[in-house]
Amino acid sequence: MSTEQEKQVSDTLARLDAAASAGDVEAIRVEALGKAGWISALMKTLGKMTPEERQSEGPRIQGIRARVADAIEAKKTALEAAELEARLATETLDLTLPAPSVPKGSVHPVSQVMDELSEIFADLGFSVATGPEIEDDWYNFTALNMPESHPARAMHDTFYFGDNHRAPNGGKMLLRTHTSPVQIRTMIAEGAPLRIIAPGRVYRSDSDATHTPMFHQVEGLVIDRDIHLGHLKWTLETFLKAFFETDDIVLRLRPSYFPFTEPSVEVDVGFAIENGKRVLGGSGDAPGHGWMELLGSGMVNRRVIAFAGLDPDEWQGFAFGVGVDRLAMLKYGMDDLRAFFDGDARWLSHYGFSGLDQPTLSGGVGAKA
Ligand code: 2U9
Repeated sequence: MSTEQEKQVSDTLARLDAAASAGDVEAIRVEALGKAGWISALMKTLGKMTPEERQSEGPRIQGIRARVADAIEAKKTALEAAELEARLATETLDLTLPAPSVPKGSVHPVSQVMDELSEIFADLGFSVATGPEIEDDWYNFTALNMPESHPARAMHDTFYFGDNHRAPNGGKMLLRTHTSPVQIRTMIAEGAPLRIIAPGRVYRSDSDATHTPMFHQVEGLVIDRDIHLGHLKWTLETFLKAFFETDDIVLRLRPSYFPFTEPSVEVDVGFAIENGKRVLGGSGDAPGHGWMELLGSGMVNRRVIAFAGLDPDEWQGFAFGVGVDRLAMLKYGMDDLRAFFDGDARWLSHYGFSGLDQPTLSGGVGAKA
């Protein structure tokens, strides 16, 4: 090998040795093995040689090329390994550090109360039924014994869809004004006997300090043979005792009127005043006590049972309805309904519940928050 070529090889190897980055290595590779590189130029000289010269020069030049190419590959591999080492060194985790703080969500009191209600009624053998919030007037009104001309329809302050949105049966579409259409749908789909609760959102065009256009209800329905008002009263008493976590619940049933129940009863609970606040318990007739209206209920109207495709001579039932927002306010002490729907994070952190605190009958349905 000419001393000049030898110097070029040792010079290239020394520079490779000193290269600190992949970029440096690439520059050296281009200088030596690139199209215009000095080794490529050496290779080209082979073409002009005699076959004899080529026989001795060929292997020699190939040897130079191989030495340099191998050194480049080796340096590349070494640099990549060093780079990986350095990255791993910076990516160590200190497992002794405290866990980072994460934004905390909370369970809305309405969701909490709905879970509590489901738990209590599941224990009494009820299942939870759901259905659409956009309904037609047959399921929301007609099947509940409220024909087109019925004054109760006007009383419901219904949100109707425009005439271009019609049900397949030609009926008007609306936002359900109560969860009762869920019970109609379930009776039609499943028949009797039946024990269900239907919790969910309902809508009425009404807005003031005690009414919001969307609110929450839970309704219950039992259909079986020989059902009477005694079953209704026991069920409501058992439910309210479990929900308010006290045996001191006194109910007063007052005659009332709903188109879907006959007879209909409004249910009041006795309360006392303590520190200016109403506390449930005792007879409302006792001195210093009063009655508070809490639920509506009654025996399911024969016409409603027939609308749902069952024979009212064979099947009877009772039903009830209660506002979930109202139940939450009574149990957890909020006094402004509108705050329920403001989405104020401070209100939620005060009145919300931990997602880890699931209500169970065995652990107590009341939340600990
Ligand atoms: C079917 C048959 C009967 C459900 C009932 C009430 C009485 C009632 C109100 C309570 C407060 C609505 O949220 S509220 O304003 N509800 O008074 N609801 S009986 O009766 C039914 C439901 C479905 C098939």
